[in-house]
Formats: sequence, structure tokens, C-alpha cells
Amino acid sequence: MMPLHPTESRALGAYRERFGGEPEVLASAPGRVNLIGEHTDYGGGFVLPCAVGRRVAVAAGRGLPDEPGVLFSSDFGEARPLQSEPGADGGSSWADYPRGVVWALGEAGYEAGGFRAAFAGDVPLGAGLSSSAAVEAATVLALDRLFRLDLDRREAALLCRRAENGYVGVQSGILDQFASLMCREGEALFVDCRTLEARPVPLDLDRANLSLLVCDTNAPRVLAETGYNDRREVSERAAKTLGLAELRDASPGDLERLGGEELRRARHVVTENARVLRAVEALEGGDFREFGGLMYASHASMRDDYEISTPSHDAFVELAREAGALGARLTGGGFGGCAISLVPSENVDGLKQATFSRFAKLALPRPDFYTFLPAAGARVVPGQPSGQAEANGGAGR
Ligand code: GAF
Repeated sequence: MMPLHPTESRALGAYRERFGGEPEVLASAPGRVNLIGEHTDYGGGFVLPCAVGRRVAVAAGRGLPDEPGVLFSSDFGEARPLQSEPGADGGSSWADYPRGVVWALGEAGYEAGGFRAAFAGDVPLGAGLSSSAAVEAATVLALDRLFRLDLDRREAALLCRRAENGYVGVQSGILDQFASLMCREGEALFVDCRTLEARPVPLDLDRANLSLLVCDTNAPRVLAETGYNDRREVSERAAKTLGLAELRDASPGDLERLGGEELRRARHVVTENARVLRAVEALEGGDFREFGGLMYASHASMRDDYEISTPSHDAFVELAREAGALGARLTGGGFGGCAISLVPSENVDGLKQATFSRFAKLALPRPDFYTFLPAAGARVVPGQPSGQAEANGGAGR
């Protein structure tokens, strides 16, 4: 059997302990960082994420006939019923994500029966590394295998987004779920969020002696949901003002027809889409310096035009520049969460130390750091009783 990720081992152990038997399927899915292309997905634009080495795993089996479904989290040490209304656990709950996937499958006409599932994860929660998309992606793969639904990965990603939008109630785009399901080890993934066409982009950081340093700012994410929805609304309104279905189709010249907030939001989206295209070219040509410059420009655009960065993000980006990073920027939805930097490996420790001391001086929350290499996307673990697929081979195809 191939080596298990620590979260897969824990999910397996938790299933055995909780339900007293072997699961029929073991699946897992990663968190992600978005390298560039922020708040472009819901306007049909471009994104460039890669998966990270932190995952959420689920071990699942069909259980006994007529037994109500059970969801167990080994991280929280709690069991939740599968059948429940959103928010029934009192506020938002991890269990709403797998429930949402079951709901979305039902809405799309797929029949998933009752099941028992044990979850284990190590994606930092609430950091903007897409722990919720990882739960959804692992769940949809497990259910695909368990109930032989024969989903392809794009369909699976769309179902996960439907779970998030229609059940959990967050109006996110397709970026996170798509990245979790489709990314591959050692590569970034260029995604056209309108057509869902995607192609791998080389990201051999080791060879370039570069590290992807992720700074979880631990800035409070108080405005995360309302701020996100507001940005989405204004950018959709800007598209409407221009007579376009999606901002993806706006040209720089179109911006002259906008003013105020609509102009600022649309300018970010239009320039960000262009930056993603240039970033892909840069990486394909092995030009990390050009790529890094685009990251800095992306951050400035998010800070000044989209207005989603915090003092912690801005301080980290400036410190990264001082430490010789090729690029740095906020990643994810903003209003808190993580920033990333592409930094020569020998400068990583210096940048961390400089950040700790500057943040302390500025009375900003103490950050956490991770270094990631582009990791594998979601998988059903081969060798489990019903898991014959390889990584990225299928939710079916
Ligand atoms: C969040 C959302 F979930 C994504 O869909 C995307 O819009 C991102 O913010 C910003 O790029 O992660």
C-alpha cells in the first residue's frame, strides 16, 4: 500500500475506533494557496493556485441498513448526525460541509445513501488555506466511490461549490474546490474559471532555490464574509454598468466608463486577469523574477483598489521586499488570513524573524509560518477495499 498522509492514517484509525470495522473508502484532499488571480474567479476570470501539503482525510463506509448517517471529527472529538439543517449544530459547523455535499448531490439528481464517516485534517482553520474546500473535496470523492456515482472532477468541483453557495451560504467562486480536486504535485494550475479549462504550470521551487513562505497573519477575520460578499456584489455591478455578463470581458479601455468604487474594484479585476496571464508565461519561461514582480503588483492592487488587505498583510509584503523576496502578496479572500512570499531559501529564517519583531513593534497579532511545496490534489487511497483509483485519476475520470 502506498504511504499514507498523516491525516489519512488518523482518519482510518478514527473510523476503526469509532465504528469498529474497516472503512470501504479512504479519501483525502488538500488545502491550497492561490499564487495570483484574486477575486477573479466569480467574474469568469483566471487563477493560478497550487495545492499544499496539509490535507483533510475521510474514511467512510455505508454502515448498517436503516442506520442514520453519522459524521465524526477526530480533530474536534465530536459526532454529528448526517441528516440535519444547516446551522443546526449552533452556528457554523465543520459538519455542514459534508452535509452540503450530500445536499448538492441530491439537488443534482445523484443518490447518495446513508454512510458513516470519520474526518481528520491538518489544514489550519480560518487561515484562508481552504480547509472547508478540502472537507468538501474529500467528501465528494469518498461518496463518488462509495455510491459509484461516476462523477468527473470538474463536476465534483462544481458540486462542492454548490454545497458552499447553496447549503453553507458562502457566495464563493470555484477557485478553492477546483484547486483542491485538480492540482498536481510539483505544479501550479492555471484555471480559466469561465470554461473550467485548466493546464498545469511548472513550479520547481527547489531547483530555483526558492521557498514559498506562507505567513498566516492571524489578523482577526471579522469582515471576511460581509467584505467578500460586498466585493463580489460591486464587481458584478461594475460588469452590469459596462453591459457585460462578467468582468472577464472588460478591457482596460472600458474602465474609463466607470467611476468611484466600481472603477476601483473593476480595475483590480481587469489588471489582475492580465497579471495572471503574464504570470503563467513567466513561470513557463522559468522567469521567477518577472513572476515575483507580478505578485507585488497584485498585492498593491488588492491593497489600493480592492481594499481587502490588512496592516499585517501590508507590513509582511514590505518586509518580504526588504528581505530580498522576489514577490509577496495577500492570498485568498482577504480581510485577514494569509500572505505568501517567494523568497530565496536562505532568506526564509531572516524574513520570519524580521516579521516577528516588526509585528510585535506594531502591536499586530503574532503570525504563524508555513513553507510549502506544490502538493498533490485530492485522491482516493488505492489499496483500500473499494479504492482502486490513483491520485487525480478519478472521482471517476
Ligand atoms: C475565497 C473564495 F472562496 C474563492 O472563490 C476566491 O474568490 C477567493 O476567495 C479570492 O480569490 O477563497
